[in-house]
Amino acid sequence: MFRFLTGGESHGPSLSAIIEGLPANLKLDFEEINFHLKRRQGGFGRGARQQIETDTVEILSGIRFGKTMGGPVTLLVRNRDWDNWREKMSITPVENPTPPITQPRPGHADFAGMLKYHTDDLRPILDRSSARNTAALVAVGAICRHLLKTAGIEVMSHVVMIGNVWAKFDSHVDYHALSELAEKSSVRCADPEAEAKMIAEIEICMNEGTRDTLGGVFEVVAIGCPPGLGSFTHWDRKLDSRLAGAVMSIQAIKGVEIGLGFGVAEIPGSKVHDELFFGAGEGFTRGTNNAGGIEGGMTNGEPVVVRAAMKPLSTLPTPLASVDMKTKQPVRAHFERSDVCAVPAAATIGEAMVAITLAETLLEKFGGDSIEEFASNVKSYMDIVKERGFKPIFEREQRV
Ligand code: EPS
Repeated sequence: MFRFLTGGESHGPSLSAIIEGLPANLKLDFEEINFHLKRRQGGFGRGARQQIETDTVEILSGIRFGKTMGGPVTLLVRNRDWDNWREKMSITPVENPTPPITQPRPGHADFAGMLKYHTDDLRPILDRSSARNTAALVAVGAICRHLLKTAGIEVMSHVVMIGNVWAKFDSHVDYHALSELAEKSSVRCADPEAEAKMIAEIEICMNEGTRDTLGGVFEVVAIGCPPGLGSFTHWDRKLDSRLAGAVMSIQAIKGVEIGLGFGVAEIPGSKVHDELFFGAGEGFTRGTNNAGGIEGGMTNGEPVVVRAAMKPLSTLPTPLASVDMKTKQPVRAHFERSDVCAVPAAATIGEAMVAITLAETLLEKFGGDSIEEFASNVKSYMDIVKERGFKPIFEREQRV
């Protein structure tokens, strides 16, 4: 069984993760893991914290000579900022603890967390609920991508909206071209016109007089999935429900759609469902991909398309009304520092959560204690579905 846990606080010594259930002999590219950590740190609108950090992964167990051994993989991402927080986040008791922060930020975990964990100090709530933790998720996701690659699956993302500026692109998209453009954009947007307007919206929120935060929408796409990942047989085996849960778990995500998502409710069935065709060169193809690559809770071989809506960050530079949890007096919410917009970063975290969920379902379907056994199980299944007319997306003559 594939599973993992993360640990760590935003201003503690480090973030960590233990991954169990990776097959042995999976070769890891540490540069690639660090590359994904770097992508997560980027994007126009990020705050001062990212200038302090240079996230890199350290492996503490489970790897020998660059390959998994089959045991738990332990990884660590250090917080450089820890140097500035040794007193305030001291692991051992201190003589003069820093005064508690008592003004919960509307929209953050502070209020419910302070009641739940019985504290008048929001520091412990802030520090573990912080999106800093997503660095550990991205590292886990980067390792999962290695497994996905052996099964022919690629995961990419792009930003679709920031500050109500929507990117425009064709319904028959070339996701590789889209992803290349997004990779070069400071807001991960593949539409240059929209990109410029998104940047302008973020700049407004950076200005002294109009300081604010901005949310947006990003899209994650997984290409090359074999048909049949997930299952219709039980609620908790449905891939769409699992993907939605995984992406919704990212800090600040308030909505997840698969394919056309909420759009399916607005138009008749004849315009929603993706007609099926067959051609010798392509195998089975679809006229559209409104289902976002998932039918009946299973992949159907088309690109898996997941969209997520991110709310504006709740750490506001011009804080909203709040109540002091100790005195019950009206106050302004706590503010230390924050990002103006983290949607481009969230897109890369979305990729990680999709990669993790796909790795989980791949291992459930194909198993294997070694990568050799896993790959051979994938191949024998693919041979069967190919015999029945299915062509993997990268092998089709017409479409990618
Ligand atoms: C975050 C608050 C900010 C963000 C942080 C998430 O941290 P700080 O208070 O240290 O400036 O920068 O995100 C990261 C540190 C990161 O690496 O993504 C929050 O409250 O969620």
